[in-house]
Amino acid sequence: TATRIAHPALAARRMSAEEAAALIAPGTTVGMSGFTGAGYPKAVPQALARHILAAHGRGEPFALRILTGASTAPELDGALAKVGGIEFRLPYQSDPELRARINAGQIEYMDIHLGQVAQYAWFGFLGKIDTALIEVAGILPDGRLIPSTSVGNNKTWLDLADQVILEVNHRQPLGLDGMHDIYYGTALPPHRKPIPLVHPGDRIGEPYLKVDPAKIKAVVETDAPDRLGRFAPPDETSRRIAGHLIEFLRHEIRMGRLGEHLLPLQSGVGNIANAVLLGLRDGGFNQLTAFTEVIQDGMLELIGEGVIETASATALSLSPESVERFVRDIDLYRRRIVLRPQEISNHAELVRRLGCIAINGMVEADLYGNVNSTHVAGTSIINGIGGSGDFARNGFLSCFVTPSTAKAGAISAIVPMVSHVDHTEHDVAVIVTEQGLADLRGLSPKQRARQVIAHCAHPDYRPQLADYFERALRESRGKHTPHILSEALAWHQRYLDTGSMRL
Ligand code: 0RQ
Repeated sequence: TATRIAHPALAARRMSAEEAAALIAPGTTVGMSGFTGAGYPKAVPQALARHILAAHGRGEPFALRILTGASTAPELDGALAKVGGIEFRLPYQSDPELRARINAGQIEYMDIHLGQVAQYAWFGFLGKIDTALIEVAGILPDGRLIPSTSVGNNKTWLDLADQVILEVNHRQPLGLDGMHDIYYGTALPPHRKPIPLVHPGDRIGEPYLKVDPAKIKAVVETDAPDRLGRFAPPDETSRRIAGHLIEFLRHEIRMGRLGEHLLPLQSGVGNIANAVLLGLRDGGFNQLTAFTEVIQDGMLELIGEGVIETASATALSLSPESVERFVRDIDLYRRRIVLRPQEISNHAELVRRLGCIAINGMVEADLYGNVNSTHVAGTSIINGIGGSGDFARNGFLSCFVTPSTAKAGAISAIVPMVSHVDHTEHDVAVIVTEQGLADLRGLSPKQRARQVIAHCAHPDYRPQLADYFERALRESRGKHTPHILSEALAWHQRYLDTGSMRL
């Protein structure tokens, strides 16, 4: 215990989660740690939920504005959402309880590019940050903080908040010490300077988070693992998606547009992105690098085997099995992984300079290459845009992957018009399904539509799409991006009415 909290004055501020939660007042804004289920506070949010429930029992309103790095876990988003304790939430989330309440219209949710959250806070666009509630792995004698399994927006919350509550989690391995790189060189316009990072592995900051010890009002000790699910093992569909993408990358190498070690990879969240990475290993690639936001199981395996030599991210998002592997070989991983604030891991300037190959999952794409990453049938959010936009717009290559159908074939992932747009046709280079790959680079909208129908659509839906496109070519008033507006979203309406997009 003593060694994790080596600053005497802060050791004296140890208290229970209940006592710490009492420092958070109704109606205030709390910036919390946590990114894709890693490094979130484990105890205080649950204590806070109990306080909120008690207040509601007394007939007193109690809800908070909750800002995080990205998704957290049932102990944070779930616990607070369940008791009606969240009035506003940003950015990315993935908790079922929270999602249900957002979609029921009970919680205001702002979905914002993960790379832009910190600067929005610094610009003053998010209002005052009252409390920072941050999990750390330890506190050094001089009060600097050893970050946990995610960095997220912690630097920004610690800098901007009036008061700070720390959770020191004894379960997080001390071998994390030295894996992080916290860049303190960001400034506000017009005083910004170039960020001096030219290789994914560059260290441009320092390993520790800094905070004025006088602001730290409570230190709560915990001993609990990051609660993470498991990834679906790669199935035939995801293997075929990976296969098409790898064939494409080989083609690009043959054409001289990519070197044999590719360019820094960014890989999104979800099962498909995870499977694609495993496919890269099986495809015989080596000496790869990654400049990404989250390291999932698939990437950890590649890093462990040396297929990926250096990886930059802001968080780990690992299954329990991979956590074991990570802890066992942490000295190796510390040499190969750099964890950074998400404003750096997802920075437009860096993604563009490094030339990332962005590979992200999606919900649906339309004939013209617009991509929906977030909404079912236009109105219900799944998770959020996350960092996919940071990478898709600025990367060297922007690829989106999905099975060609969802819900046992009742939904086509290729539709006439997307029901929600996250990535516009101008930001999308490549669309891949298990059916094939559409290379949209350098094509006009009508040329893109022919590629998407021929290569990505499921055979069950291909004739229906081709029919829509041919009729649109004839009937559309404008022939640049042909549409039959009264029909463009009919597929989604049919799904809502009948449970299937099929005619
Ligand atoms: O739901 O499990 O209830 O059936 O969406 O779908 O096929 O398992 O795919 O796990 O790769 O997730 C876009 C959600 C894909 C993810 C999304 C339903 C489907 C299933 C999951 P069920 P799969 P994945 C950087 C990058 C945005 C953030 C991002 C995501 C569930 O990739 O959140 O890219 N991306 N961040 O049934 C209705 C469709 C559907 C559909 C799939 N067309 N209609 N439902 N589903 N397609 C990392 C971060 O930002 C942190």
